[in-house]
Amino acid sequence: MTDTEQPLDLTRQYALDRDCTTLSRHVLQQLHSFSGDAQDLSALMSRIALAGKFIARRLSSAGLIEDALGFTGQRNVQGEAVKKMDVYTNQVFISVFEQSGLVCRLASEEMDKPYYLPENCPVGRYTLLYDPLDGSSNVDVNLNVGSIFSIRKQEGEDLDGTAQDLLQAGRKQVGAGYILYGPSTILVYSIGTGVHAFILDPSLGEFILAQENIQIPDHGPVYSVNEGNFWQWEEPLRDYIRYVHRHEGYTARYGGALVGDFHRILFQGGVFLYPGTIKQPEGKLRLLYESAPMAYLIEQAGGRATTGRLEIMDVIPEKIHARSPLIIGSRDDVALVESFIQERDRE
Ligand code: P6P
Repeated sequence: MTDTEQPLDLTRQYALDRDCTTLSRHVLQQLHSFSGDAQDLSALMSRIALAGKFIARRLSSAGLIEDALGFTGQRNVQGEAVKKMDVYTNQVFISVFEQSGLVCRLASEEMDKPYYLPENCPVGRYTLLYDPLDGSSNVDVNLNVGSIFSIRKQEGEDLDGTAQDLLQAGRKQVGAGYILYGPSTILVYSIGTGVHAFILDPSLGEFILAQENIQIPDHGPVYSVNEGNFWQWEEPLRDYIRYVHRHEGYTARYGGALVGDFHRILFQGGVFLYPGTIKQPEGKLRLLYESAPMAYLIEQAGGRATTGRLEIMDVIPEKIHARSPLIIGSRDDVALVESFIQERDRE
């Protein structure tokens, strides 16, 4: 720079530097490395961000696109009615990883078996587990939805194509996160070095760093649960709800989409619960691509996630689409829920 050229003033320099802290750069910063592995993980996160951009764009105009909303008439492996947006978003995640050399397998809520990308498999040792459109029932009424993802390293050759190596505890995850499609599109992720949030700047077409090393408060006012299931729960969960009804300082918030409810609690503190019921003792949420990635994040943010009797990150699934009860959020609030379970277990 010559004498006559003046450096940008500090404010503008800071703003420029902040806007240049894209997701791919942030991953490399977190890993303190430019190695091949670091570049792969950085590229993988960029592909997830690309999927988020495609989905955000589709959601923002879905009401205007012929045939974008509504049901396909099919049912998925969960037995749930499939929405056209479920199919679209599931395919987006597959498409962004084709010809990438990064991800060999994708396991999705929307697919009975893992989907293989053979062109990637010899070199791509990552597996993406994802719920492409979490809370899709909110789509038709323009309420927030999300995508949840979990990243694992493939172990062994998976020669029989059954991906048995995925049936391991959540502590095997190498990264996890979600994309929240709300008033703004936010990507929250961790690769084991804290929880970080990025906001999509549509004018740049980039996710820009918004907050680093997010820590959940040890306690918060929010309890988030579908009280419509009250009489379906075990007695200790009913005891907990009776407690918060009778004590000051609690507020109920439930949006019907795990990603939005989780995001609120991550920032404000509190607890989200999806307990088992008499009909579904394992609860509704799927372990590998809903509960486990959220548990990975919450532990990185200083919170906890449990089934009520076992840390979510230690649960070993028997099948890809295994479900688990989920109690997740601030340490003190999760511990309070557990205290009611432990009290009943002692009886
Ligand atoms: P319910 C969405 O279908 C989902 O999987 C989660 O995102 C959400 O937390 C839960 O189910 C809502 O379930 O039974 O309260 O409608």
